[in-house]
Amino acid sequence: MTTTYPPSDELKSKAHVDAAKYDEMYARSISDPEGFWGDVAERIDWIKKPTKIKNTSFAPGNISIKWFEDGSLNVAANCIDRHLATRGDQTAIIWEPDDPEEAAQYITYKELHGSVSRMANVLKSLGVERGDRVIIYLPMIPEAAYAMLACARIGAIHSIVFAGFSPDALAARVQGCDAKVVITADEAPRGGRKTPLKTNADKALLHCDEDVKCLVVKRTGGQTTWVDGRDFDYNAMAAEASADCPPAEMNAEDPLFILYTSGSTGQPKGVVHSTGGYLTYAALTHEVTFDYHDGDVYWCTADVGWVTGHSYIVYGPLANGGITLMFEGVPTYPDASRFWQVCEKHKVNQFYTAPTAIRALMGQGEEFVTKCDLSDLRILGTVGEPINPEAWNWYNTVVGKGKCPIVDTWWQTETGGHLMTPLPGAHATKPGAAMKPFFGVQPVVLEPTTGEEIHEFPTEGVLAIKDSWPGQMRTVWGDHERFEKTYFADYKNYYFSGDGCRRDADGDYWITGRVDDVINVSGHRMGTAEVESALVAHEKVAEAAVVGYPHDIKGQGIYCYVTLMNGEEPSDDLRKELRTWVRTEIGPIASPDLIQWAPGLPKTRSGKIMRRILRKIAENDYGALGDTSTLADPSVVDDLIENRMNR
Ligand code: 6R9
Repeated sequence: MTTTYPPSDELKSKAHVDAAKYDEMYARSISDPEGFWGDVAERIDWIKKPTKIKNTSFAPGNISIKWFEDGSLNVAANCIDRHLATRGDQTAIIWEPDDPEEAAQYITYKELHGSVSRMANVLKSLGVERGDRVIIYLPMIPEAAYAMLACARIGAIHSIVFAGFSPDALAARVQGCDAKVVITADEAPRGGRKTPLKTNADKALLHCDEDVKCLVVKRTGGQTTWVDGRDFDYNAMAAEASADCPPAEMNAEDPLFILYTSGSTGQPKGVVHSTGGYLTYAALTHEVTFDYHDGDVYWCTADVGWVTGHSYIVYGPLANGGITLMFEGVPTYPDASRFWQVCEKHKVNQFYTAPTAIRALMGQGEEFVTKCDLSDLRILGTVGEPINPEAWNWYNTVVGKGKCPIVDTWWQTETGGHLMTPLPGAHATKPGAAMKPFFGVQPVVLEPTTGEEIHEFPTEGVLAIKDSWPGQMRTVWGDHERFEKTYFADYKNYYFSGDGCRRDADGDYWITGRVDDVINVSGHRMGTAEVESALVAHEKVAEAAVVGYPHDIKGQGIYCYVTLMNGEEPSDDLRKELRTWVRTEIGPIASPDLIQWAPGLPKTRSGKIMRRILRKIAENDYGALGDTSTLADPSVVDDLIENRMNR
């Protein structure tokens, strides 16, 4: 039996949304989306107020998504300027550095306005114009937020590349969106170690067009090489730049940013988000899901390199005039108490993190938590992957002392904001359940092979969404066909999430994980195809197949089956070499956990690799392999089982 935890009476009475209000608002959001979202859009400062609210189609051959299409606005003005009169001296961003000995920074809205305007003028002086792309490759420092908002201010489109990605991955993204400028820093301190970001950028830029400029922020003062005419010193230029930069008037449907994310096939795709719909959705979800009230100190531990950092560190909280904490470090540095020390130090009210971090900290013991004063915590959140009930219970009792509802927010890079989550004052929570759809979201469970909608419950199937919501991605950068193919081709007239789900007897939703070849490693999405293509790029590798397997801390680990070129000898040294190789090709997050030498891979007669079988072996569940008779050579399976790595 699943235990359910109803909202406290206090939350029911004080939260923005209680059960009755949720029911009423949800019903209206579905029956009258125009009226509902038209009203929600009032929270945005429009330059020209939209009159056309929703114009969307999931019809095959005509996938088109437009919200607020005749409205205009500026995102930076919404996140900064409009707050100046009422809260200019209020903190907008609390910045907590990697090293706890280094001073935290408290950046007011007024200061944010100055810094963003200066950065915007610096970008302009480098020739960046409306519609141009700017790559941001920065540590978790305030300048990352300045850079995002500076782009938004002048109508440039930013694309953030996670600072843990390799030079190759960076180069692919610079070229993929044809960026004019790369913003980076000398070094990125994290967990007491420093990543040489500028050196990485130098390597990446060797593979890019010659006229790509590099704007370098000083973080550590570490030595970097300098290419005159290409490299520019941000700190020197910002000191000279004017703090006045009028915000550009943008159409609601102009792209705000591109964010590359992994899919089941091919290279990462550039997910494009809009200006008006995205901001409206990020702002509303931030306020309602976290029950954010004026003056609350809110902390999302994500990195701005992921969508969570976009919507729930920068755009949502700042659009709401909130106080958002930005953390440069990691949960375990200097020790496993760091998260909780930061909560105590800054009196954090809402705390939002990933299950993988919770699992890692859970293993370190309770003292790291209990020695800190967490009495200001009100709401806890999780995101990124399914949370196992043990981790949920630990989070609830040890961190939340049984008093803080846990919002388990299910969403994706593609969705811009939360699609399913319990709301703190409205819904009960269940350990591991994403519970209820957000306003305007119509989840459906489909029978995987027929695509028929299953209406009854309890049931299980693939998760799709019936109609558009304002935060939905608009297209894949430069490849609308890929957008249609990836999300709308398998199941006609629905947005297909790629996730499986269960709807329980109460009608509540549980996400069961990806049903495609995307794996989720420590909450980071990775296409197995990407890791495979990195492996086969190595001269000694003939063929590779990659699957996920259950991993205690990471959720899923990366299991690689590798067939070597004729004449190559397997060895532990070669294993190490391949691991390093993949790290260099993609980044440390893609580092293989297990590499099994496979003399052959299980293939159908038409040459398709039977991943189902490889997954079962990797899961050490080879008793249930199913039918192997269609394999071209069934004997390869015995060898794979015999030499399996995960025992
Ligand atoms: C926001 C984000 C998306 C994939 C998604 C799903 C998994 C995210 C989840 C969850 C279960 C949750 N996922 N949140 N699974 N419960 N609360 O993580 O975006 O990096 O694009 O990943 O992550 O599988 O499809 P993204």
